[in-house]
Amino acid sequence: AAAAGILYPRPSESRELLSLDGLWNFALTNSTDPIKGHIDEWYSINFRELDELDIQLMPVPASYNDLGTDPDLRDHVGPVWYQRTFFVPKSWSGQKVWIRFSSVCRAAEVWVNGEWVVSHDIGHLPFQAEISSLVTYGTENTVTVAVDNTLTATTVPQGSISELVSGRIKQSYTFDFFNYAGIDRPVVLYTTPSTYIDDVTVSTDIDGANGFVNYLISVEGTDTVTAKVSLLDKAGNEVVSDTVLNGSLFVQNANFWWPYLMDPNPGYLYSLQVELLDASANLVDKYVLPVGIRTISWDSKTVKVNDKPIYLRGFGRHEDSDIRGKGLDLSLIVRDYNLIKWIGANSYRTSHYPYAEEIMDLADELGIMIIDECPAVNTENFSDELLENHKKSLTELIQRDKNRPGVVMWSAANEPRTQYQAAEDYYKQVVAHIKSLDTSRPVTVVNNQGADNEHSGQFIDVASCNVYHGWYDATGDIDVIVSQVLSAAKRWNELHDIPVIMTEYGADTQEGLHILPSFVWSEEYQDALLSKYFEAFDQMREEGFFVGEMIWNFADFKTAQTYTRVGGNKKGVFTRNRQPKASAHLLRKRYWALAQYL
Ligand code: GCB
Repeated sequence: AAAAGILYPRPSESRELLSLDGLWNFALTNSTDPIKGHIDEWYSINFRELDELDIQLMPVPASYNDLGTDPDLRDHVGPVWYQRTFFVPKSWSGQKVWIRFSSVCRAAEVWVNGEWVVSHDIGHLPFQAEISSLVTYGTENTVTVAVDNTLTATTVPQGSISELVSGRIKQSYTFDFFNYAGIDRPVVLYTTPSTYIDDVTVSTDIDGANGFVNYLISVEGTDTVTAKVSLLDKAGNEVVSDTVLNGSLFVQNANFWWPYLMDPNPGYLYSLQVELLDASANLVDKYVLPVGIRTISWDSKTVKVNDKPIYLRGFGRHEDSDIRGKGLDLSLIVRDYNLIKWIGANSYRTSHYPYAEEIMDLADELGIMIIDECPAVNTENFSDELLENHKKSLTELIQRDKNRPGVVMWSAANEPRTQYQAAEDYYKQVVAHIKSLDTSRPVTVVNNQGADNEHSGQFIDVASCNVYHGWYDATGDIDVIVSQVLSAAKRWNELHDIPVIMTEYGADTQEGLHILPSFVWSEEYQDALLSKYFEAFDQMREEGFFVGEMIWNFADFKTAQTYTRVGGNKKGVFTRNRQPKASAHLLRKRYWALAQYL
């Protein structure tokens, strides 16, 4: 059986939606006694009645770490508990009622009215459960969520726990972004009828000026229904329709989905309107999915959208900001979207985990091409259990994002330890798993190893490399950059006969630090270093196998505490509060100039 659908919840004539965002009650466990909440059955206790729980108010969506003043909250390891009450409208009785979490970081267990509902063991990806029989209608209900941020050798991503001499439990991890935790994205209740649209899968094709939207509707429930599937243009006019659940819509003179600046009207989205009807043609269920008509193809030297070679000019990014951590913030994502437009980028990688659906929506709509990365970062100590969890994260990622026109590539991992022989079979299986779920997009593994010193390159369609010449090696020696970048990137193409993207390069830069001649950490040094990389990229573009550059990073971001980081990673071309460094102006000149070649 196919995986259950996880459609983005949208209200319609047949579906209602209520947000559970807001201030929840929140309790910490003590890291040395992590199971106390479970033993004492906090899920069946009203938090407000218990002094010993030391209840705080906690916003949802938000990471909890940076909201307090005490390191016990920021550096907490193990379960924390969230609880709130909610009303289910009387009118919802007889409908299916669902609770959906867009992301809980990292492991979640959910109870409603004291009854266990669902658990989910990965961050950054949505999950849902039907709770129709657990809720009471027209009266108050309670939802309790235990959220555990613990990372181990078999979680995705991995980490390890130790006990310090002081007795404190400490979480360590090798990746370089703060391990934010909490209910990071919206929580909603929504309804469907008892027979409903569980999933919609689309793929698109083009033939000259015409397009095809191939679709598959999966219906759950026992009522006999027929379908009406219509494609609407941007203005809401019906273009074409059909009455089968598994069909193909022919779109004459289609508006294709084009990447930003490759067309005067990039990111064109149609709406696929799916309606289920009963025997008397009454509406049973309706769901509307945005659809972009485009193709992706690739060979040993190019990646193409709609048969035109693309050149990615973009970023590695993070979901990260002051106070809210990884919590979804619509103001922040619109600011980021406007900065991306301003700088003339056409792409980014969702380093190092799947981003919020609302962020992905903006990308689809603007024509931003996404390298969609699962939460596997710095994978090591390869084991069967890790492999299963890693595959599961990809299954859920592809289930969520399969219909998005903006997703042009899957990233199986960032900087896995592919220098070890054990990585060979592991990545063979990971890539085969992705291919078993989607063959319409190329697969990459983002590597920081040299092509000759690693074991995943033979399985992938596009090489992605992270290099830090002039920063982690040859610090201050920008004159060695061009030749080193050329030889590292070319080798990937020679050895595996695949296109190459530079997915990371950059320099930590303290905003406002000016030193001439350029010196590490100054704005002058970041500009000087980037300019050398640009020289190398331009040479490789001429040679024809080099298909993109993504600077590390869009904005400064928080990391764990270490002496190499001053308040976090400062490789952003924007500051953490989204103002430009000198490098943003330099990059803007370049990205707009590159856009002219299209
Ligand atoms: C990398 C990692 C990225 C780090 C970056 C750095 O290679 O992929 O997560 O933030 O280097 O700045 O060290």
